Formats: sequence, structure tokens, C-alpha cells
Amino acid sequence: MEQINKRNELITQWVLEAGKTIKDSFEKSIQVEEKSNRNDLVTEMDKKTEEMLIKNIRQHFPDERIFAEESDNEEIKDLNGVVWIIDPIDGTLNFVKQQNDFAVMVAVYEDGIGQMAYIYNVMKDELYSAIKGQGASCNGQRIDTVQDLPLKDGLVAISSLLLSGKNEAVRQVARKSNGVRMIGSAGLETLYVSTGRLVAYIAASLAPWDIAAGKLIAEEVGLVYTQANGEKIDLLKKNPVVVATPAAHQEIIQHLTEKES
Ligand code: 2AM
Ligand code: CA
Ligand code: CA
Ligand code: CA
Repeated sequence: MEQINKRNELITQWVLEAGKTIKDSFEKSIQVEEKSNRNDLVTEMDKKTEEMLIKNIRQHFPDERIFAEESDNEEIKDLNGVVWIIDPIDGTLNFVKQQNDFAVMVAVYEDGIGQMAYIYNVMKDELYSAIKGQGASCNGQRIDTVQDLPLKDGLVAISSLLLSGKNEAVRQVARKSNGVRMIGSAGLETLYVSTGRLVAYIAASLAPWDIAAGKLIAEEVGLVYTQANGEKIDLLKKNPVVVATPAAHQEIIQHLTEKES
């Protein structure tokens, strides 16, 4: 892909601006609607942020396709060429209930491969980014490759959907680890693994925009990011996800793929 430096400058600017607009909205009352159920929300700020990002992309890269959570995405049936994958607010429930722990996420993929990724933790003012083959950084400072810790030496985050159902394998993983955390933003949970605060994040069902940016950042710091059966991610559908250090990933996949007796 051409113009990486120019793109990096533009996307950084757009994402920071999106974060500021979201923060400023705390002073007003915000419209909230239910999508599939009462825990699946969209606010006017999700829509407004997505529209801002799309307008900027269309203006600078009119020929490139956009795959975004609050859009209809009807023409996205493959990932050929350059595709922008956007989650305007990841952690909408946190945004609504806590005004904390949410992120703006943008990724640029080319022929299905992540090239550029951005996750902005708005309330902490931390912008994580990665460029394929060049590692990851936070606010422009390069971040280290993660230490390859096993499950027994770290905390694990899980998505709340894993609480329902039997999931004995997930409970075993939890018991083997130092403990379990639930943050409610797939992007931030992936960043916490990427910075060594967690050894793994396990989620039952993530959409392409929940995955796209985090996957590139995670891989650039040496993590493994796959489906829960160890197969590679399919960015055209929802995936059960495991992102972890190589050691913890191997242990977790083993637990999740073992037949329950
Ligand atoms: P979202 O806030 O952008 O919707 C915890 O809810 C995490 O799972 C968030 O990152 C959330 O992203 C994501 N998620 C994916 N599908 C979801 C759904 N149907 N309902 C709520 N959260 C969902
Ligand atoms: Ca959502
Ligand atoms: Ca999301
Ligand atoms: Ca979202």
C-alpha cells in the first residue's frame, strides 16, 4: 500500500478528533437506541463518529471500500483491495453507563491482510497503533514485544457471553490463570494483552470491526490471535476469539478443543 506515512498522519488526526467529539458529548444528553437486545446499544455518538470517519476517508481515498459497524455494508462480500474496518465506539455500554473504558477503532486492510491499526482509549488519551512489519506504539512511543508468559502467571479477560451456558473449559482456563477480569471492550481487552497486563482475552462472538485493529496490534507485539478452535480469523463473519501470549494460547486452545468428558 502506498502513502503509509501520509495515511498514518491523517488517521491519527481523525481518530483523535473523533475522541474529542465523543468526550465533548458528555456535556449533552445523548440519544440511545437498542439494536438486537437491551445490552446491544447504539447512541447518536456511535453514528456521528462513524459518519465523521467515513466522510474523511471518502474525501481522501474515494476509491477504497469501508466496512463499518453502524453502516449497512451490503457491498462487502470479500476483502479484496483496500478495505477500511471501523468500530466508531467499542464498548458502547461502558460509554453509556460509565463514561469510561471505550475506544475508537480503525484498521486498514489490503487483500485481507491488516496493514494499519488504531485503537484510541479516549478517557486515557492513549492512541495505540501498528503498521504491519513495523511493530506497535502508544502515543508515538514504540511498545515492546510481550513476554511469553504461561496461563498460570497472568490474568485473563473473558467476554460476559461466556458466563451463560456450560463452558467448563473456560472455567478450567480461569482456574489455571491468576484470575479473571471483564472490561467490556474487545479493543481495550486486546490492548491489555498487548501491553502485558493480561495473558489472554477470550470472547464468544466478535464481529469483524471488534477484531480488525486489535488483531494487527496484537500480532505486531508477538501475540497469537485466532478463533477459539485455533483456526484463523474470518473477517467476513463473527468469530469466537482467543488472543494470548504464544504459551497461554496453546494452553487455552487445548482446553477449548478437548472433548468434555
Ligand atoms: P461494541 O461496544 O462496539 O458493540 C463487550 O460487549 C464487547 O463485545 C464490546 O467490545 C462490544 O462491542 C462487543 N460486542 C460484539 N457483539 C456484541 C453484541 N451483540 N452486544 C454487545 N456487545 C457486543
Ligand atoms: Ca455495538
Ligand atoms: Ca465493538
Ligand atoms: Ca461499536
